[in-house]
Amino acid sequence: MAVIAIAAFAGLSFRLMTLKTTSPHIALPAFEPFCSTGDSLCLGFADIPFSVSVDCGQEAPDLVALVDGQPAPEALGGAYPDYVFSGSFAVGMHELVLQVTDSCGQTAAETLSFEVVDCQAPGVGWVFGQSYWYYPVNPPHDVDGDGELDYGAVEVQGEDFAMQIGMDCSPPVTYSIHILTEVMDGTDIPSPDQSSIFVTCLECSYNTIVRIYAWDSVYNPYSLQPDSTLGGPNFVFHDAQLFVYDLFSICICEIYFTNISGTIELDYEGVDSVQVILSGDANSMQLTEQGSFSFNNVAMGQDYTITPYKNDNLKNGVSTFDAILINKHILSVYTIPNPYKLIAADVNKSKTITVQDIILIRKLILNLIDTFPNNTSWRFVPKSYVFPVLTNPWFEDFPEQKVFTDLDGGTTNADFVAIKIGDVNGSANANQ
Ligand SMILES: [Ca+2]
Ligand SMILES: [Ca+2]
Ligand SMILES: [Ca+2]
Ligand SMILES: [Ca+2]
Repeated sequence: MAVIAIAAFAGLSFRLMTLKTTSPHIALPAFEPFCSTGDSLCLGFADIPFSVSVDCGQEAPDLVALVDGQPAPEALGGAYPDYVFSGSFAVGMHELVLQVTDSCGQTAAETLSFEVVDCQAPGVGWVFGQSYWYYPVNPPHDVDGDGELDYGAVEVQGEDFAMQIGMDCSPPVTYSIHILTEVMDGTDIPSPDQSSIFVTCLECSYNTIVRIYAWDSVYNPYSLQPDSTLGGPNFVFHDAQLFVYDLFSICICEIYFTNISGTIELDYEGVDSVQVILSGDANSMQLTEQGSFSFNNVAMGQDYTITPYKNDNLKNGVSTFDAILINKHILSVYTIPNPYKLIAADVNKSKTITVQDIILIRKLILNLIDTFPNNTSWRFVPKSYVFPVLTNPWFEDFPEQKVFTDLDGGTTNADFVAIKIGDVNGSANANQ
């Protein structure tokens, strides 16, 4: 503050007047931390506007900026009274001192801190899958805390799924690993704490998708975390396949066995000596006895197909009478009563009933042929199959096998309806 004395000699009075002027003033707005994004030098652009007011002198005041103790004239822009301090600064906290001197020589200074924050997630090259095998847990104990004693386990590190890591401004980069389904259903909210998981002998082989996170070591107030809070490290994630094998037969793999059984009936009578073929994850064959079969000790959870086959006694139930019925059917004076008998009438397996089928029956009766070209002597349709159009069994391809995917426990039924080819009136003997 300056005091100016003005003396007035005019007249007899003497007066002393004091005139008060104020120091310059720097007005700073509030500002948030600045981000560094994808800069290999870890610089971030900071931008702080401010204004200056002086009430002494006509000229613009002198302005000086010091960043971390160093003059930074290039960082000042603008003109009295509105200025901006800006530039690229390294990730971290910085101290800025702004000094202003007006033309009367009065000064003011403001000191403030600003922060440049690493807002960039780590750059990681990922692998698409990793394979492991179980190691013995010796002596057996519960390594994963699920209450079950573990005989074999493997610790899988999230880091194993990172092939290469680029530079990050906030090292170290750490990894966490999570089971994708647990992330999706909310039972596991990813955080940097879970750097590894244990996979124990739950199954003989284990195959799942894991979600791997890479986290840097900064606190970025703008980073939305997996738990939906704002502020924390920057991160990136990747989904990969995890395989664990019981290469050394450490795990006591519990396989449960079950049965597939069924009956094969012709007009509600069991058909003998049908070859029933089990294929898929196991292969076996047996002959029906009084129309029944049963595959015992089939592993649960696997995929199987049951296919009946019988191609003997071509003449069984086939007579001139069948040829007459087929002819009447063609002439629309008789209707073959059900889809199974329609299939029986299609002797040449053409998906149509024509005079060609009658010709084959006549040749069979005359012993001119001993096989049906393109057809077996019996066909079998799963009993559970419902023909969409009863008068046209060829409306869609009907199944002649029974397929089981991920076989359940308990006894599974695989019943079939038998069809004796050429026998339209149901005279065939089921026991031949
Ligand atoms: Ca970073
Ligand atoms: Ca356990
Ligand atoms: Ca035919
Ligand atoms: Ca017949």
